[in-house]
Amino acid sequence: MTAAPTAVSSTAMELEARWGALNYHPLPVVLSRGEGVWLWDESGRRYLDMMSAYSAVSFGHSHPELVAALTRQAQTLAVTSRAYHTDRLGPFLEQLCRLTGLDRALPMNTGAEAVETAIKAARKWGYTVKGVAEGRAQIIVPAGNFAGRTTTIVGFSSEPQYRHGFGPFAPGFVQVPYGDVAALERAITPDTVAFFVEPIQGEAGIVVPPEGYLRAARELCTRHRVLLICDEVQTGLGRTGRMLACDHEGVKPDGVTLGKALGGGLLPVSAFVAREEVMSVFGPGDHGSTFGGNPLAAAVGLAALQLLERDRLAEQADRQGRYLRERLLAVEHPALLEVRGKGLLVGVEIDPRFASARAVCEALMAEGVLSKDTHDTVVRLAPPLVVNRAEIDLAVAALERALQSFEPVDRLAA
Ligand code: IF1
Repeated sequence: MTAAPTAVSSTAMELEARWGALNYHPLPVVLSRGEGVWLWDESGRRYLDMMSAYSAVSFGHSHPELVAALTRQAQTLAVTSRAYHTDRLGPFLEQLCRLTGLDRALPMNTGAEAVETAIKAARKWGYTVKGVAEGRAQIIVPAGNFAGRTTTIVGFSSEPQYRHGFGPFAPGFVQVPYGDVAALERAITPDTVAFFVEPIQGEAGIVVPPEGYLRAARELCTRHRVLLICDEVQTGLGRTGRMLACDHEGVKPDGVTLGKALGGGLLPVSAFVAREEVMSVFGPGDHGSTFGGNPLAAAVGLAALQLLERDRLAEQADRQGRYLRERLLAVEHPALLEVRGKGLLVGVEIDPRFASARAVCEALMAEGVLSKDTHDTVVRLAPPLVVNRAEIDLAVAALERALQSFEPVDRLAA
């Protein structure tokens, strides 16, 4: 392979800018190849991927065994719809239930669809099992949540930009501060059917709630007969150093949403997995998806789950995550205010007097490391779970060099 001239890059960016909806503001790099923790742009320049497509690429880019599973299945049987059984779906669902300790799984495609499935299940459970009057079900969500982009989901977001211009929104959601057990208890009413929560808030800036929060939420939910549903689309499948982030507190939810890494970094594959009592609200025709659980997705999803277990990637994330945070904490630069997270889901808080998180990500890119800012001040570091220590050292050294280029700006004096 010879490197393409850089002019090609600008053409690719111009085409996106000319023909695409402008709902993203990507870093100015045109990627054309990936392998493991590495990405290459069109000119052949190599970057360390410290973002993993928002945790979707936990196994690294184009993992050979996952690509083999994908290729084999694509050549055999790819899409059938759920109008028929297939030989691939059952084994995938079994493995999903075994790894989460739950009873039944409902496969969808994107994270947002898994979340919509959880909302439907919780409401119907409320009406048919708990006895809530029709149309009155309430779901409690924390402020700062992020669960996708559908109209129902952005309707319960606390982020003005995600909502503005997209209403009217579905009623039936009640917001409480994240990490506040007393506020959760006050918000529960006889019409409350579920508390829907991320064990660590990703988009909000890798926000880790106080120790014991989920355990307390579990107790409250059990006492008031409210479902605890955890959104593990981002935190699940080893990302935080445990199979589920709930496992850090020994909490068993009534349902979980999974996505991102479930597709092995190759396909959109998601699922809602729940206890029998919850999932049994669905009968034939109540819910579905043309592509959900298709043989291709099921084969790749099963291979991804098997790989996760066989290669002990949750333990790997735990170990390498500790090392990453330790190394970040050793960085002596006044712009680095805080290092948060668990496992390989890490947020670095940047002092805005030095630089925006976006500017730091651009400087990191110049140093050959790809990351992504969130909320102006947080640089997200979430490499593939297969990252090694030398690669972590490289990322931290790049961050140190990137920070050197920023001088403090005293906004009051300016
Ligand atoms: C975008 C952030 C990550 C999620 C949780 C459900 C979904 C997501 C906890 C929906 C999706 C994404 C989508 C992506 C940006 C992104 C994100 F920057 F917003 F914060 F991952 F950290 N639950 N998260 O984080 O899954 O429907 O997208 O498959 O650009 O919207 P989806």
